Amino acid sequence: MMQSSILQMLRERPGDFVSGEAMCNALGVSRTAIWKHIKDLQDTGYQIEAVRNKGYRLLSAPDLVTAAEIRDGLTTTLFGQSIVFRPTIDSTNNLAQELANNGALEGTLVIADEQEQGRGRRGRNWYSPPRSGVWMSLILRPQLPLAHAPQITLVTAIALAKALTRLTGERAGIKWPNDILFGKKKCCGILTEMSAEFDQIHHLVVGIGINVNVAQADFPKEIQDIATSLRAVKGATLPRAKVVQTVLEELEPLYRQYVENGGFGTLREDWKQMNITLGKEIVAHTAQGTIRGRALDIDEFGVLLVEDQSGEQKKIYSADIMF
Ligand code: BT5
Repeated sequence: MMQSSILQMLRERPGDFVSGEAMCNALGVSRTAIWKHIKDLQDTGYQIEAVRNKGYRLLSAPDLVTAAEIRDGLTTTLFGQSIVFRPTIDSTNNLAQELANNGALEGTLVIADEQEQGRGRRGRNWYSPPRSGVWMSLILRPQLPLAHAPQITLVTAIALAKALTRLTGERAGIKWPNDILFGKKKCCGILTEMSAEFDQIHHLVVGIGINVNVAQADFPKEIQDIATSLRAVKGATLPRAKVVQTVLEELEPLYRQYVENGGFGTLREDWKQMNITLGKEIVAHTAQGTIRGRALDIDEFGVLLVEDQSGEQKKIYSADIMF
């Protein structure tokens, strides 16, 4: 907390010195304490100039997703009030599950610079290279029946499509259920995992992976042609903390609306606006087999309605789809 307050003070005066005394007064701690925090910030890559009788000046900030960076300027009141950052981790979903099992509060965010075993759905891998993406998991505790759990992925997808559109100026679209694409290329995926008791959701972990500054040439061969990054779309790098803030700020009001209304129904129109699935000829691989046809609509539970080749309407609850 102290570090983010110091950063905030430095950033409020770009190019100028902030005196040690002003910091002491504003934060109610000693000069030595301020100095220690400045040292820590320097150790994590901030270039801060210290001049006797003048104070401290921020020269440059690295692209970090530490708690201090994410908190600086974050306007949410629930999401990200508690942030756990790791430089390297197996999967942020794993740590989030563990924290949730130990009582972590709703809105707790786990984020890492790099994942060594980033996961997709059904045991697939999620490529999560160091310092160039947002790999994060949010702990949620909605008081809703078990059957509603998959809808959280859809709610998250709306927020992500909005956030990524805002950040790049290009239209991001939702491919049902958990992909965000620019054109035909995937920039972001969602992995929702849950813990439930009887018919009640205990907690949900919503894992979000966003390729922010990944260079196109750095994607592994298998996904070169199907993956993209915000950087490629925008033609410029973006500060990752800003991406995190934008996503949390889009998601929090939608999540509140979702919980207050007890379901997906009122968000269905928002979803439709951001989707690029409906109207397309699709192939859906479900646990029960493959369905080919036209994606017609999504119902108030988030179920995809498809007209198959014989003209029959099918409900798809869970699948990998292609178009
Ligand atoms: C997903 O699965 O799209 C869910 C991705 C969730 C990742 C986040 S990161 C934070 C949290 N912690 C985790 O361990 N996971 C979550 P799925 O729909 O199954 O898509 C997986 C497929 O996407 C792979 O089989 C690849 O084809 C492709 N893929 C893998 N890495 C990618 C990347 N970085 N960008 C785009 N596509 C990728």
